[in-house]
Amino acid sequence: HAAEAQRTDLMTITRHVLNEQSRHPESRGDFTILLSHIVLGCKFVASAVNKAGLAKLIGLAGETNGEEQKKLDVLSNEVFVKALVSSGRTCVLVSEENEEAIFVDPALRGKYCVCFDPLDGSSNIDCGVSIGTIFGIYMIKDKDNVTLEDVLQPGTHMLAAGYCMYGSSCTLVLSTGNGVNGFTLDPSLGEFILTHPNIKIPKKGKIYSVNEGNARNWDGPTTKYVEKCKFPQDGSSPKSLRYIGSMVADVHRTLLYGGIFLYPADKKSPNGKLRVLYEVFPMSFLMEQAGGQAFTGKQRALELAPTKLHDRSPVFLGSYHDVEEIKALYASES
Ligand code: AHM
Ligand code: MG
Repeated sequence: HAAEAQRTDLMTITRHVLNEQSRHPESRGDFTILLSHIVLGCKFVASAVNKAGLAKLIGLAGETNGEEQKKLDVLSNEVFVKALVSSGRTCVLVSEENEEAIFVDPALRGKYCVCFDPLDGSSNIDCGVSIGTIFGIYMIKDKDNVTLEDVLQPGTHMLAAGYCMYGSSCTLVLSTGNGVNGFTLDPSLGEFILTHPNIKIPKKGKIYSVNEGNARNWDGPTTKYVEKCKFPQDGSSPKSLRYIGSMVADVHRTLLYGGIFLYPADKKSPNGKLRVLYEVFPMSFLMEQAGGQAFTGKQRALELAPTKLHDRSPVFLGSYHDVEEIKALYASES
């Protein structure tokens, strides 16, 4: 009966968010409208990613009338910026692709700030491996007097966060601060349908995920932790290593299967690689909402206070118990 209901009573992402909002009688549907514009961006990128390989093969890419085909990441950024601005619900945008914050024209301003990476995992674009979009959403106090300070808020102030993974299927994972839900794009309907309700990350995992090519530059606790994953001293089995090099794909697997994802600091990159506002914060928010943890090596990741738009931070996120172990190693170091 449940399966039959699923086929005929479709829980689209819009219906889901409207349901969630009905618990807030004061809400006027602004968030639902904002989200539907984000969803439009995700559908566009999903379709562009799917065509990208083929476009190359049949000569659609490259020179056309002397004008070079836009790179997928640049194109995706334009689509998201335009979709967010035209929603009429945003006042400031931060994109990985734009050096400066984008302040929306006063006539089109709404109360939300969106920080996003339109197409993350650039090294995987040209070989057809999973890539994704990441976003975090804040509310701005006074949309008519918005400044850069309003954008540099700690992650604990985030209202909602999510990512969309362009993989073997297109999956959008979202939290509005009340758990985590996953939606899969049904290409025949053009709708995201709830397929992963109330995602909870396993308390303990069997997988670690890190770029081990950087190992010679790691600090003591990271080195010790990864050594423990491979040569556990407590009689447990070693963990498996999985590393795609697309944060969205590596975090998605971590969320569903459990385990830990690490992008630590190293001697060459003392703040790691990943960006606070649109990579570390949204993923940390989702992890906590799913019952996991996110740690920087010094503190709870969401409590970071960024000072610049494109600040970076080391991050260790995943299953509660696994992050507890790395926290203990950092604590014993200091
Ligand atoms: P990008 O913004 O250039 O795509 O870099 C971000 C990506 C993340 O998706 C991924 O977790 C990380 O870079 C992988 O980095 P590395 O290649 O150093 O392992
Ligand atoms: Mg990125």
